[in-house]
Amino acid sequence: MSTTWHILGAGSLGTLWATRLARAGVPVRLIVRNPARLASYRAGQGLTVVEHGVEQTYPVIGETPDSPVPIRRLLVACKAYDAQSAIAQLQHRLAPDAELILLQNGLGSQDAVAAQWPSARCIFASSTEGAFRDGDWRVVFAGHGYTWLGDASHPTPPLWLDDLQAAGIPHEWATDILTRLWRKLALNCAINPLTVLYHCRNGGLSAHHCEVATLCAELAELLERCGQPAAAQDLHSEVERVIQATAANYSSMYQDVANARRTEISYLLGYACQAAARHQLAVPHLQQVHAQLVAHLLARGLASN
Ligand code: NAD
Ligand code: KPL
Repeated sequence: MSTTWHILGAGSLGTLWATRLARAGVPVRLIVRNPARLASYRAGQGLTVVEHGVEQTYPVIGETPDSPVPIRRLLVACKAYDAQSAIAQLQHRLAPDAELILLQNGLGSQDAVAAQWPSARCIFASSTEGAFRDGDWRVVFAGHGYTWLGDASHPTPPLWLDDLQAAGIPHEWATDILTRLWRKLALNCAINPLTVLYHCRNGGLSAHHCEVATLCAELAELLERCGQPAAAQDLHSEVERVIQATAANYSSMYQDVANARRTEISYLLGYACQAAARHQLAVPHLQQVHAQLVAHLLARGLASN
């Protein structure tokens, strides 16, 4: 019997992973916030995934954080700002050698989790899959993509990658996972804040070519300074390529702001500005965009961290 996957967070990615693992017959348990959410979950049939307009529902077992069931493998599918506190609620259940698979975007939350649970094996993930919720306990699989997984302190891939294979979750073991996370962070820093400030789709940034180029130059220098030269390579041309390829899309940060949801700013632009300060690197344009974004969020009553 393979190890149970505990999924922490019944949001978009958590539901997408839980349904695919359950479909493959892999043991899965879903951890929801509290007894009220568990009652709501149990009143339905399970978790539903909608793919190409076709709905499928899986009766994944639900539980609250204070269930007595021990946890050996935990997929952390919360937002970056919730990850540490959500895992802390499970402290009494985590096996000493538990594996934590961290799906959070940006940087900062993964190191905070790893520092708090030094005996756990922390696997970092970077995903280009796209999903959104269209109701409670439902997810729409909107964008097929790939998930890179890696362990910055241990290059050996875990055996459970077979579970992902069986579940049809496209993935690759990446020994350079930090490079991938830094590269994604840089892409997100060059694109997402400007789409919020200019209130435009990604393609709208073609009209702000110079500003994008200036941000990319600062980001590339920052990546070099942070010991990530591979992540800095041809950054500007890739940012331009992504802007063209996703021209019709709204960035994830734009969507968060449009839906009055908290953004992950502290783990993206905030993290980049702090890293620059640590390295005493001047990044005036990144700082200016960060300040403008903070003001924009506060003016809308949204958290600025
Ligand atoms: P989401 O907001 O849809 O889901 C997060 C879930 O975690 C919510 O249901 C929330 O209630 C739950 N949660 C928070 N604290 C909890 C706690 N203490 N106990 C139990 N549940 C708790 O978020 P998402 O879109 O799935 O994103 C998760 C992470 O994945 C983010 O860092 C995001 O940037 C990243 N990501 C998302 C996508 C996507 O398409 N949605 C793609 C790539 C990366
Ligand atoms: O990842 C993205 C996002 O919207 O968060 C892209 C499409 C790369 C834009 O930064």
